Amino acid sequence: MIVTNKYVKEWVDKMALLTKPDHIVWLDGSLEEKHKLEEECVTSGEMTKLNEELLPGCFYHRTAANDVARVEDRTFICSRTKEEAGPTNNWMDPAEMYAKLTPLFDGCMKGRTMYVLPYIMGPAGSPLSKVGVELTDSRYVVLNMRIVTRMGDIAWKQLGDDAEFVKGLHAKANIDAENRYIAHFPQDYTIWSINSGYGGNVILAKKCFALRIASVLAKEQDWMAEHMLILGIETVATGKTQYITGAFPSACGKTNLAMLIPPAYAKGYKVYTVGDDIAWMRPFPDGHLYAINPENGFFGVAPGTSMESNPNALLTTKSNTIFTNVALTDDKNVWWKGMGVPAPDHMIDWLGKDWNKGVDDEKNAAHANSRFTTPASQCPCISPEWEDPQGVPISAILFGGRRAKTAPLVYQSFDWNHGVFVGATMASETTAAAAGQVGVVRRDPMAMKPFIGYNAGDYFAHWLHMGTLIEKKPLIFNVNWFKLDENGKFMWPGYGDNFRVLEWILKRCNNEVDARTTPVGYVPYAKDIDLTGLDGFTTADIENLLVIDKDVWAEEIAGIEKHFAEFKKLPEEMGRQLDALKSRFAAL
Ligand code: GTP
Ligand code: SPV
Ligand code: MN
Repeated sequence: MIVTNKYVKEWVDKMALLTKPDHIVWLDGSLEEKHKLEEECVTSGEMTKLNEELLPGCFYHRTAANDVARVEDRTFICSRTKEEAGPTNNWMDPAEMYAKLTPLFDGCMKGRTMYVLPYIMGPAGSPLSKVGVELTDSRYVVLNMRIVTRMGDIAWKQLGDDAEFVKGLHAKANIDAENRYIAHFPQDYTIWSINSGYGGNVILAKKCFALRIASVLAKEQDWMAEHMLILGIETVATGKTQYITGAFPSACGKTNLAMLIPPAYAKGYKVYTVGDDIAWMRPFPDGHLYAINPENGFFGVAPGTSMESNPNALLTTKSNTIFTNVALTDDKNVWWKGMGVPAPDHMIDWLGKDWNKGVDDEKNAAHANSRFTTPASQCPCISPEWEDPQGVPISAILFGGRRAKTAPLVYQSFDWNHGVFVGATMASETTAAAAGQVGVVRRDPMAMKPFIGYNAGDYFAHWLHMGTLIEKKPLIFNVNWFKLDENGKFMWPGYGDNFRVLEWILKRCNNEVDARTTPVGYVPYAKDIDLTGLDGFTTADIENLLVIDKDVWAEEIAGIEKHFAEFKKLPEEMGRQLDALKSRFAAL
């Protein structure tokens, strides 16, 4: 297709003048184009073709050892003022950032090809969908974007002559960690990323656009861009499906929950995946909040994914998938710890070095944040509604994270505003999904700390405001699959058994079960969590998971006070909610 959009042409010309590629390729999204790129990647060594019999259409890629996760300390929100970026973001004046990055981009594509990649976030034709264009010198990025977005001519058609599209510029440059920048310019709908070749830093449609830029648009336009999975639960007897979204920080279980298989006792239910990472939501005239998954594929954590823990994810990756930073076996298969198959005697690890059984550690074969990029349409439990342009109506919103002790297995907020407080005060232990220390508890409001594209105080206010626009508000819950016993073992079996908690949540949505009122919210009676088939798991165990410990919560409240003290623009309602929590504990 010949692109006639003058805004696109002007911008591409300008960026080409800056980066000076030898060639410019306008991508159309065809299969021929895909195969050509794959062949070029194999020839250049960027990717390895995997065993065609075991993994048809699959490829393997390693990123540089210093480039294996999102880099939050190199990620910037360049809004007009520092205050607009708020306390959770790195900020730089836009003019200063452009001035800093321009010399880095200058001529950085010499000897390379610039790909012009148009894409849609959201189903084609949905009122919630948005168009972006990414310019990149990486074929690997192109092939990933092909999976996680709807790309090619379809996007030019959706854009037409419009000026409104998100402009992403990515260059690998020298993968120099010292000069790595992931810069967002919300006022210009622009993202500039340089010196990385890893996932969330370079697949600009995903965290950069669909969360950081989109959150700014959402605030202006009364919708929500959230770091949430979307799942549907069908009650087979009635044929009715109810939808739940869940915000958990990176590597805290979104993909797993989105695809869970209910335990054997729950034959009357089916679970469907709508999305595993991002939800764009807006109130509809029927009073409900509707959600779409803006993505077209999953960029999921590989380690721990097995036929036991997440068969749907594993089955999705059996063809047309790109594996990044996992281990490569001698017969061109992939391997990671927790895949459910024994490690072969010899492999090549994620660093490209020989790995020998009995000599090398299994957990070093694949990187902890190694991933698969895989088409959502291949997921065995993909929802029949996943591409519905209107989206799906949401009955419940979950917040959750990794908390060793404080948070019970599940509790329900008293109402929307209290739920916003629960989300705003969420904390979780850090994971390998972002560069830095792992296992440190940090506040991660709505699992959006690294992704809110503006002042987080205003973001809380936006959540409160959205509550006034949604007539039939989803109920808001907090869940914690990661509580530890005194020996440091997970107290809850998790994975498919999380359905037991979802079932209680659905019953709360349908007014089918009572709950115990506690200072933190409504907590299940132990008898109301179905434990059928959970051998060895006792009522005492579930009671331990549901306990609200006054001393532990006193510490938590101190933590929340410290967290709130960092905000200059905290809505008063958040302070009122904190006071109310304190007085509920005082009244015990
Ligand atoms: P991102 O893709 O980074 O946003 O992560 P995610 O939120 O999709 O997390 P994912 O489902 O990939 O899970 C991350 C890690 O948590 C994996 O190692 C899982 O095996 C583990 N995990 C997921 N669900 C559970 C659970 O219910 N219990 C326990 N103990 N571990 C879980
Ligand atoms: C996350 O870290 O939340 C991811 C991976 O989903 S990335 O796309 O790299 O952000
Ligand atoms: Mn995920």
